[in-house]
Amino acid sequence: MTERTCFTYKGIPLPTMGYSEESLSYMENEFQLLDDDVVTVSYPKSGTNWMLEILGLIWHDGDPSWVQSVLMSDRSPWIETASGLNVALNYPPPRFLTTHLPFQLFPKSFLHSKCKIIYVMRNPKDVLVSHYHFAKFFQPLEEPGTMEEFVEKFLNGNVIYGSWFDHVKGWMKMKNRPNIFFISYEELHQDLRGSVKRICYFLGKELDSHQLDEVVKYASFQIMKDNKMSNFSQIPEEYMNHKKGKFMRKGICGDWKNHLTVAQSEHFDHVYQEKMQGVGVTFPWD
Ligand code: PPS
Repeated sequence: MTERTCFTYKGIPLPTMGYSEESLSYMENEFQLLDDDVVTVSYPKSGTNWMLEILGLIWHDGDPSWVQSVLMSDRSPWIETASGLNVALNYPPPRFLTTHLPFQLFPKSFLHSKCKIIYVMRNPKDVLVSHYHFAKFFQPLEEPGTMEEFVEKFLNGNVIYGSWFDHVKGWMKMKNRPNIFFISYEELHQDLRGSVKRICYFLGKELDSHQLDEVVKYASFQIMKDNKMSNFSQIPEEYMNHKKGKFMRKGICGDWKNHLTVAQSEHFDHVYQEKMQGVGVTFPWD
């Protein structure tokens, strides 16, 4: 049985499994971002893999063959993991990279690079609920405990990648840079076609109407949940107990209403208002 433990790197809790101080330090200080890299950045459970599927489809003009034949982890490696770093270092450009790193641990080379960053955000209450379920069957994560306990852990940032509030606020500081594009899970849900068009514009990629339709079709929850290259079904049992749950769980907005009590939700709102004061951005869930 695998260890469900975390270690702290520069104040950020990370799973012991798959991560090392050496690769994190290399990532932060030595890894070179290239001008034609496209990096998807998000706090965990915000819709990262959805964005990765969308990007893969856009890049191939709506043709699903690439996303349906190459594993997500090879298409868009998680650069802060030891194995993902290895894939990234051997990836012929243009590279699609992925990370959940908070801004302060992101490669410093970013400051001199024209690489494109897509930051995906999601209602933190839905992030919490998605993480809570995922932690039950994803072995590298610590057991979530009861929902009551997990709400406290989440609000205090005692979860992998630390505080949601710090993550979002840290990356928001970069919002005036032309090479960062912010988009939310909620916007993808509300208008996937319109969102794909905006992403294409940011990437400088032109798709015709049929190609856009194909991206929307193959990035849908229904099709993606059956794509073995994207639905985590190929992840070894050592990492994931497939009998206990599915990565492609519900894929909806507002599921928190089915899991948080009124008191938990009010407590969350109270902390949220306190921590997000002065951010000066209105999010779709506000
Ligand atoms: S991870 O493990 O941090 O990389 O997870 P992440 O990919 O960020 O987020 C997982 C949630 O995204 C949902 N998902 C989708 N929703 C809608 N449409 C599509 N195509 C899609 N693909 C993934 C996934 O179901 C997780 O949300 P929950 O709420 O748990 O269902």
